[in-house]
Amino acid sequence: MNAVTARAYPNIALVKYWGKRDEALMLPAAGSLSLTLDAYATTTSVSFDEAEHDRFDLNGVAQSGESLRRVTRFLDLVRERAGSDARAQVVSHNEAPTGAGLASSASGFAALATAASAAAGLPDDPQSLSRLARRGSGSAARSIVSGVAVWHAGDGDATSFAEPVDAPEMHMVIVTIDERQKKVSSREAMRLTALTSPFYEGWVTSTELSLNAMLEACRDRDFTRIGRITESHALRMHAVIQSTDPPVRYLSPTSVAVFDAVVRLREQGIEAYSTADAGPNVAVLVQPGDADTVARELAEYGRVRAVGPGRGAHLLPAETA
Ligand code: 2P0
Repeated sequence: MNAVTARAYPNIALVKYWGKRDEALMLPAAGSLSLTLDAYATTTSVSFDEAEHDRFDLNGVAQSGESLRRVTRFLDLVRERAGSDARAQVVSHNEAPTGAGLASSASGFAALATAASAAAGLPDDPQSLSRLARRGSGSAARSIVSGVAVWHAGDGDATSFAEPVDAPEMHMVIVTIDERQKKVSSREAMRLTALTSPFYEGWVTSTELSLNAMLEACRDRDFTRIGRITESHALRMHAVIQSTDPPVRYLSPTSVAVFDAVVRLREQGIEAYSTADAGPNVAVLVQPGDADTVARELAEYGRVRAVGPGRGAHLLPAETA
């Protein structure tokens, strides 16, 4: 059967997802909000065939073990919905350093959900794709959407999906400090946080408040307020992660130095706000006109790249596969 190819980009959350209320259905403890980027694409082709097993090739390397099992578990959901037992060949190319906190699982499962749905003849509306992508990796629900997306916590599978949010145009300067695979996966650290942090309940409640404030700030097109919520919310996430037993710490001394440098930029009148995911790399939220200046100012801390808002997951024409 012909391969169907889809492309998706990672997203960086301004209001973070950190904790699940249902692991089987991948329902988050609270809603979140993100910016899909126009860099670090994942391009994935899926074709179903008569083979005995699924095959998954990532950046030219045939995958086995947990990496392949995770794709097979996801394809099982696609097969169940399509009433099929055909196995698949999945060929994926990821431009981001895998596992370094640049959300490669978000672009990965958004691209896989989009390509596999098309290959299996499943519904291709954004809500269905977002709900399906969520089952592969929570944050992938948001990479279905272009630009700024809110992922609703929902009250069950049918209502937990991401959709677009009207917001001012924002860019990010990504400061890559370390590309190595992180030692504790987000999934594992999230579970540990819910189980062991004495601050977890406060984290979930405050995330709901931050999300409401963020949606209001987006509606008002108030970049300053969006930025302030982004930075304080990111620091709260890292605080709750550091409060686990055993403790997990994703930020490195260089990450903290970037947060400090961004505070100094604000003191000089440049509006920039830091955030970081489950790794040491820092993403700095800026208005489009400040991206180049901020990138130059932060170049001493790591590799810098200015990125803009990107497209949600989409199919590519057959000939580019
Ligand atoms: C986020 N992160 O909102 C947060 C902030 C990392 C830090 O979503 O278990 O790979 O597959 O649902 O989506 C990373 O977690 O976890 C993440 P699973 P996922 O972007």
